[in-house]
Amino acid sequence: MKIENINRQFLDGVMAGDYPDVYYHFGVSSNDPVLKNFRDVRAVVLAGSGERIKEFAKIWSKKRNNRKIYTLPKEERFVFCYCDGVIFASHGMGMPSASICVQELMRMVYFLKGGDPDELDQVFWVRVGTSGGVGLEGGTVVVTTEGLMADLKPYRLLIGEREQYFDGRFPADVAEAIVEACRDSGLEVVMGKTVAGNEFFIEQMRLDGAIRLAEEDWKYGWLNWIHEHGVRNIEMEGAMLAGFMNHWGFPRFAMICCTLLNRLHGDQVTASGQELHRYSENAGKALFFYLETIMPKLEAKAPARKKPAVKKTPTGRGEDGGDAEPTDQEPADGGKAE
Ligand code: R2B
Ligand code: URA
Repeated sequence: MKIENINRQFLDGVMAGDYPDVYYHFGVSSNDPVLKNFRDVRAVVLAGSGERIKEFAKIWSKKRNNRKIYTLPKEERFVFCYCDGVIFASHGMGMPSASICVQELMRMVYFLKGGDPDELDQVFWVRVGTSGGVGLEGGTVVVTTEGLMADLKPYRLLIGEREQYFDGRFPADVAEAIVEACRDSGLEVVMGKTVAGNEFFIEQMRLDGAIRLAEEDWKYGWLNWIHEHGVRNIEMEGAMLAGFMNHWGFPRFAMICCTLLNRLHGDQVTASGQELHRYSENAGKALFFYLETIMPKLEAKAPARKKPAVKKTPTGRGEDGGDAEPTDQEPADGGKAE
């Protein structure tokens, strides 16, 4: 971690218990007892839609012996779920929305890890999303190597009249490990740079928006230019995500996006509902292939025991008052998916 870039002026007081940190858009504060349940977080999975987040949490729970899914009641802005070491959170569309989600989660994770840099280094962050392919057909999974804006410069924000640039690079070892985890999966997975548009139409050089500020030659000139520079897809959050992760020095983060269309062939997303579902499932599959390689292995379920030789009392109960029939072992926390 780059300790010097962490906002200790504010966070030290939170850690000392002088005041709570209010994660306003998630509707929870650092002094809420529910947070104790999230301390083992090792991965933060982000996606645009709340529905998708709930699906991911259910899939993860199923893979993890039906461990309990915790949710937060406020879902007006972002949906939040926690299950077995993973925070799943939606970020909405675009960098203004997603940047709020990411900053509040960075503070929350800092709190959960007691501000310990070694613990923070272990947390893996990933956005799983959709995108427009540049020279790639729908359904391809792109693992991002660098997030850039439409002019191929990194993410930047205005601090008054000053421009603040952020580092948009994604850690190469993590991107390579994701591709490796998908190697025998049958998924089409490529690595490449990703442009994050601040807007879906104008900044992604679409000609089908309500407002049209470019023509065909400019559009294809731009698409070919970014393709020549190694860009393989266009979405709306990656440059910010990498910028904020690098600012605090998180060493492990990634972005996995499926393509919904090839932007060299058009602007409108015309794939059928079924196709779109399949495309977006591809990115989810890639996520879980990788997640399973980095999360602690599940303890093997205890084999079903033979009927124990319990002497039955006249009530039909074992002598300890419990059921004489053997039951499958419950998950350690006794949790059940919601
Ligand atoms: C991908 O899809 C959304 C726009 O349709 C946006 O959030 C993104 O990055
Ligand atoms: N999401 C985007 O931001 N752009 C696309 O073209 C498709 C999905």
